[in-house]
Amino acid sequence: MAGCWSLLAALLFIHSTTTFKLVCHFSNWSQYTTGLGKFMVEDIDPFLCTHVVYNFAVINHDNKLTGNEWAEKSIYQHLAGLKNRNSELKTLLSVQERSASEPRFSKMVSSAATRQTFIQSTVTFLRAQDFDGLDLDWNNPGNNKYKFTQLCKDLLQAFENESVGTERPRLMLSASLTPKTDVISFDHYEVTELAKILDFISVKTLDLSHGAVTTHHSPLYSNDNATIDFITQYLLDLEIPAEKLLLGFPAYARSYTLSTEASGPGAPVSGPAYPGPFTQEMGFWSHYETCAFLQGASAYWIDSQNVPYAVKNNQWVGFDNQKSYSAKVTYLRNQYLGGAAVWSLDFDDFNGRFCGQGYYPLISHLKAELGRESNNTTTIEPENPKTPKTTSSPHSSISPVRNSSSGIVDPICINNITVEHPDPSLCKDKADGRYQTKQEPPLIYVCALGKAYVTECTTVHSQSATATPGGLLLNLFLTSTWSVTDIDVPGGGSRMTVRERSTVLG
Ligand SMILES: *[C@@H]1O[C@H](CO)[C@@H](O)[C@H](O)[C@H]1NC(C)=O
Ligand SMILES: *[C@@H]1O[C@H](CO)[C@@H](O)[C@H](O)[C@H]1NC(C)=O
Ligand SMILES: *[C@@H]1O[C@H](CO)[C@@H](O)[C@H](O)[C@H]1NC(C)=O
Ligand SMILES: *[C@@H]1O[C@H](CO)[C@@H](O)[C@H](O)[C@H]1NC(C)=O
Ligand SMILES: *[C@@H]1O[C@H](CO)[C@@H](O)[C@H](O)[C@H]1NC(C)=O
Ligand SMILES: *[C@@H]1O[C@H](CO)[C@@H](O)[C@H](O)[C@H]1NC(C)=O
Ligand SMILES: CC(=O)N[C@H]1CO[C@H](CO)[C@@H](O)[C@@H]1O
Repeated sequence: MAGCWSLLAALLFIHSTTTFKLVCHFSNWSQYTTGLGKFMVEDIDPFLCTHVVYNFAVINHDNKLTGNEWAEKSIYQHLAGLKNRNSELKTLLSVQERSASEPRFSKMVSSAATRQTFIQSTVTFLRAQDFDGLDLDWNNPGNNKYKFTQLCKDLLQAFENESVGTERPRLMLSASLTPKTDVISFDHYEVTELAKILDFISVKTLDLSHGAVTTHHSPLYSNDNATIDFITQYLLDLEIPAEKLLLGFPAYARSYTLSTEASGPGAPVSGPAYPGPFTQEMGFWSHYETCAFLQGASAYWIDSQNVPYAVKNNQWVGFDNQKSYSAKVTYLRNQYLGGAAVWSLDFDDFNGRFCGQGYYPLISHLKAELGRESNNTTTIEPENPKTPKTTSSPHSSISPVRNSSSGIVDPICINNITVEHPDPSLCKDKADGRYQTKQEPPLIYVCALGKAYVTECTTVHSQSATATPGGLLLNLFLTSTWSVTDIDVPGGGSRMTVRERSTVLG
């Protein structure tokens, strides 16, 4: 009888270890976005992901883990509340290096004493706020890579000790690792050692290129090494257990301003694209902003890279869609990886207003693909007739354009891309951020890198304010979206830090 039970336990164990993780990051930025782009922790579906990771906590001057905002207490409470609705859900807190000029991680790992200060504060903080684990997101430990490994060892030991002492499940420990992209490598980590300690590793297979020419930032394959395939093989060649690795999925796109008539991959650019109307960062568009852009744009599939791009006027975007997500899931299945890590929840079309594909079109699709029985073939969801078909031409056109009479997407202002304002003096000597003039009606504009950008969002069809969770936000949007001035707008390239890691183990 005892034998039966242990056999059963063994089978259950095998089953649980073959279940994919879907680790979803979300960031503190978007609570400051307005209108339809405003994302709150209440927008998180507790059943969408297996793990939700909040970005970020920071390390303070005393080497302790700390939250950094007045609003965060309520975020923590809501996150803990999600677990009341789905008891399987795990939540982690991510900690990152604050900035290159204030290298808190480096300082903290420097001695056993400072590491212990951090570790003790971490255990206290995570338990007080009801988190299930910690995710370490240190982009580049460099010469401190050995101390980073030691930190992970110390953390694991403390988590195990605490678990025994309190008889609670051990806190999880994960890391999000960023490859070096000049020549792709992970030399700045002891990655093989880390894999022995961590419950899982989220690999940032995104932002792999910042081109002087149009380039997709997260292709499955391509001619150079900046690809998901190269990075995965690199890590597997180090004999890291595949199931510890999670493939990074971007829910945002990288976009460019074209400088010539050429508009394919590899075309010359004059710089990043205009900021998206909500995220307000040049060259970086959330998926919902990309969906807005796709209306009236020409979209193409790059067969050799398994990702799409789209062009409208002089704006070029390399993005992800359900088809590229499917291809990436097929890949991670065939490599027996542990699952997927997404950056981030707030960049997907979380209220379903922009893409015409329901809530969280990318992440819901990712969940469905991961949940499917093991299946080798690249299947493209047959139920969606608008899915692009691959033709013999290298770039087969896709145009999943929705219009308002189909009832899915409204014109709102989403047909407008943000444009540069002709008066350059508007942003003279102004920090990046959102401003308005005193005239009536006020001109609302955003300053980014010294240039002024405007988006006119006044023509909205109220029919889109349906009784969905987004409806309330839309009403807000109708009346006041662009009149908020006294908040910090995330911008100026710092959004780069938004995509982070995540962890946890099933
Ligand atoms: C969000 O987190 C970052 C990194 O910890 C921090 O610098 C920033 O002030 C926080 N708040 C906002 C609004 O971005
Ligand atoms: C282990 O936990 C106990 C309390 O549960 C604590 O007193 C002790 O210092 C811990 N040891 C280590 C190595 O963290
Ligand atoms: C790609 O990686 C291979 C193998 O590590 C290396 O020999 C080659 O130089 C790399 N190519 C580029 C363009 O970095
Ligand atoms: C499924 O994938 C595995 C690993 O890539 C491969 O060895 C096997 O041949 C595939 N099976 C089918 C039916 O394609
Ligand atoms: C592969 O996936 C398709 C679509 O979900 C499914 O219909 C089919 O049964 C699967 N095949 C196998 C062998 O699992
Ligand atoms: C919008 O969609 C409807 C129904 O799908 C279609 O009949 C109509 O021609 C479309 N209008 C435009 C402008 O594309
Ligand atoms: C500035 C701008 O392009 N405004 C346009 C935004 O979209 C609406 C409806 O699609 C147009 O009427 C505006 O001209």
